[in-house]
Amino acid sequence: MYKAVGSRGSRVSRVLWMLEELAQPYEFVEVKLRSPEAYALNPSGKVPVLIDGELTVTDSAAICVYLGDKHAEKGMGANPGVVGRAEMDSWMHFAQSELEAPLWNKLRHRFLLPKEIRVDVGPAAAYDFASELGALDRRLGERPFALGERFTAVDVLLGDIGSWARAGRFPIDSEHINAYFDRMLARPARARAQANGGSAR
Ligand SMILES: N[C@@H](CCC(=O)N[C@@H](CS)C(=O)NCC(=O)O)C(=O)O
Repeated sequence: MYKAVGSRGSRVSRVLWMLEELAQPYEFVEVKLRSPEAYALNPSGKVPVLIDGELTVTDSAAICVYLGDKHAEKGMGANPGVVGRAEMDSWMHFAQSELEAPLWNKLRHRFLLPKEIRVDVGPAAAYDFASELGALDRRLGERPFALGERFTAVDVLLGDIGSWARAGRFPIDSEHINAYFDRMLARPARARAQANGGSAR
């Protein structure tokens, strides 16, 4: 059985969501950020971490891709071949390095960094997020899901980021993006994941 390690309100939400979409049995193991238990599994002391038998995978995007590819028969992984891999990687890196980065930066300055080095990054974060939302809008175009006609690990990551943005009151002005987030966040597997520990931030 998979072990999904994380803390409530953390990025473990997307790992639990993936596991629910894939209908895989798992145990949610709660650990605190940067606790000895977290450092024992991840040199950075961060969560989430996925334990699959002897294998330990850190970093939420990598975990989602791993799960999607491992259970390819469920249709949530990359398209075949090196081109499919590039397409998946491009989306996942865009999602985390561009779209999620301003959300994370603001959260760190609000709650995580030592108090003496916190600054108000709110306006800059809102500016960057709005700009990346525009990029998301153009990238998605008219397709229902990031990779086209099927729901994949990319949509889990984007949906989870959308939920984080809404909880953090980042304005989302695009009707198109709001409709996309609404559709992703309404998936029953997400509700099950939330009930099992992946509750919203
Ligand atoms: N790239 C990592 C980031 C992991 C991460 O920063 N996790 C947060 C919780 S969501 C954490 O453990 N933060 C502790 C800290 O930054 O001190 C991922 O996507 O999993």
